[in-house]
Amino acid sequence: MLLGQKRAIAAPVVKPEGKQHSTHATSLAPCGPRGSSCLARARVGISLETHADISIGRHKPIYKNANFPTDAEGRTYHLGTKEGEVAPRILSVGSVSRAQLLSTLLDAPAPGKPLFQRTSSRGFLTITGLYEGQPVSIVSTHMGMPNMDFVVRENRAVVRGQMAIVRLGTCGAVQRPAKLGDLLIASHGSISIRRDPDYWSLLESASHHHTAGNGDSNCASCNNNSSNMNGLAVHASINTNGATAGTNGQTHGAGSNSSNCMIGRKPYTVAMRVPADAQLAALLAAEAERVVGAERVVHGLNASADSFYSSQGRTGSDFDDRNEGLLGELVAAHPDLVSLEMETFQLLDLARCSRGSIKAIGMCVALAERYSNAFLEYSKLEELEISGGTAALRALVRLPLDANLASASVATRTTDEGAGTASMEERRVQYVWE
Ligand code: R1P
Ligand code: URA
Repeated sequence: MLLGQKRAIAAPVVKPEGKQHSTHATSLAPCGPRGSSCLARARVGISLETHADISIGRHKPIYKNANFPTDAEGRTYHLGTKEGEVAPRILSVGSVSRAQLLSTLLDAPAPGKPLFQRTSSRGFLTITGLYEGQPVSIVSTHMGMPNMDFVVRENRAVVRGQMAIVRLGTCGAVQRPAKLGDLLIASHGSISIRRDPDYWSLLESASHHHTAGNGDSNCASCNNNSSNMNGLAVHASINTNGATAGTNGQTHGAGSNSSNCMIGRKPYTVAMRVPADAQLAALLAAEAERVVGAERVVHGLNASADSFYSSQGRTGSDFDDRNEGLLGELVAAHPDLVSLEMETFQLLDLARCSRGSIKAIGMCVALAERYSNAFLEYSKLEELEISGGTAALRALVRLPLDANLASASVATRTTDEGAGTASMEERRVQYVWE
């Protein structure tokens, strides 16, 4: 099976504040099996030209609308893109270098046009071109659920019709059969793991009561501290949801304290699972198996953590993390858990809440085996990224999307000129792939 990597990687050209730079890319012939020869060509840099339109630096646009800031051109606040620059099919990747690598798989968005490429002042890179004749955007999402939130919401705001988003990341493999270098697909959806700072606040509060000679403290005395009372109220509702959902929505981790305030409290909270789009999951699985072979594709549940370290059960002595039992408890509660990373939950959760306008799935290259403590030889990563990226792009362009499904926000996006009154018909959008 051929992986057709088509372009040399364009190094980003950093221009002074607000300046634009644009040159044309050299088109390369398709490369050899599994993209290996393409990687070599990319490394030596056959094309020293850039096909980028890059604008890095501190811009000073005027933003209107504190609720959802966009500038006079309709560019979003963090990603800096506007309608016409982003395709309805998006490949979300963690790093800028992965976005650049995978952009070598794309064709020019239109005859004679370079790939569209824009880096926002916050460092989000968006690249738009064609894959198998269909417009596709590759977006670097950086790390963590807040960044995924920017990517999903701000892209939703500048794209019309239904969208599909595939995340291609790296992750930890939690248990066998997942092993280093495998592609782990979150077909069973994702849970999230969040460190609960209230646990440590209550611990401090309880220990204060003890040292103040209050004997066994109880929730009533802890609740004299209003911030703890707020915390208890919030987490009481989380635990109630978890109880109705069986093994979902639980709290996890080591914890012991004689104070009643600590009863039932754990240092890490785990949200109930959110589903992935079943059709997209099936397409991605089929394509991934075609690219790397079925034996290197593993399906299961993903967990997105709010940190790489404590909330993924990585231990150390510098901090009081109370996470020694975390991974074991997660696997016991979720036997289908395969991957541990930091963004997929947010993507799937927002897709679920998108009123049917976003279909999403996550797939990760297993970079770390948490059960054996092995870490992937980093030189092998690029080829795995190309394999995963090829499968993801193929799945994206094969998924049927409803172009007529209206996005409420894009039709009413305010600009200085439009002030929210322009209808979809009235505004002329320049698409980079036209
Ligand atoms: C941590 O090293 C980062 O790697 C994983 C995690 O989700 C986190 O973002 O994904 P990416 O390789 O896509 O960044
Ligand atoms: N990314 C993560 O978030 N965790 C890992 O273990 C590896 C990559």
